[in-house]
Amino acid sequence: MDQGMLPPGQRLAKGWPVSHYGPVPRFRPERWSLQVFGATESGEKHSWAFDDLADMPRVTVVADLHCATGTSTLGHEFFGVPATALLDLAPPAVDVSHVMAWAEYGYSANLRLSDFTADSTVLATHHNGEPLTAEHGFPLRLVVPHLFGYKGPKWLRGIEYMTQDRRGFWEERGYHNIADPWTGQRHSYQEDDGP
Ligand SMILES: Nc1nc2c(c(=O)[nH]1)N[C@H]1C(S)=C(S)[C@@H](COP(=O)(O)O)O[C@H]1N2
Ligand SMILES: [Mo]
Repeated sequence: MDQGMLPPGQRLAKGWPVSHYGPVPRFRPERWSLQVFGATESGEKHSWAFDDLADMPRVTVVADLHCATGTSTLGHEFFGVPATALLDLAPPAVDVSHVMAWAEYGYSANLRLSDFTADSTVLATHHNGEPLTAEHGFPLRLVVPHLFGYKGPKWLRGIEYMTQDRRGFWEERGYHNIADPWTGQRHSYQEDDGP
């Protein structure tokens, strides 16, 4: 097994458990789009159908996933569109500092632009060579390997460019705004402790 390092306070989960809030959405290709909106450079919204993703640059990222409740799974191979490629296709306005990643049913996660543009941040369509399963986010899932799992929406539908920060779904419900697993940023009350 690919035994990577676990952040402090994390334990290894058996297999790849499924964990999320709410039901698993059904994929309806004719109604599905990925939208980039908010503070775009052009002021226009960008929108793609699922098949359009195949024409975008693609990358494979090997990533460990860390859930803020204390379990980790290691050595996932995700394949999809690097977030940096999406930024090239839909340039943000110069004053964009954060993004909100939006999923089905209104799930959201805010990210600093620097976390979104990290080399390993990927809009994944495949896992270990197979399309994502419905439970793990098919057809599209954001993976931000260097942050806790709640920063990576399954069933991703949109990226909103923001010129100031705004808290997402779990960030509004007591979870840490940044979510760095290596410094144990789990809870929002820790935000008072400093960076
Ligand atoms: N849309 C959506 N995405 C989500 C969540 C959710 O509740 N809804 N939960 C997040 C959390 S807290 C974790 S730890 C991971 C879990 O991913 P997994 O079920 O593939 O292990 O999904 C993340 N993405
Ligand atoms: Mo999680």
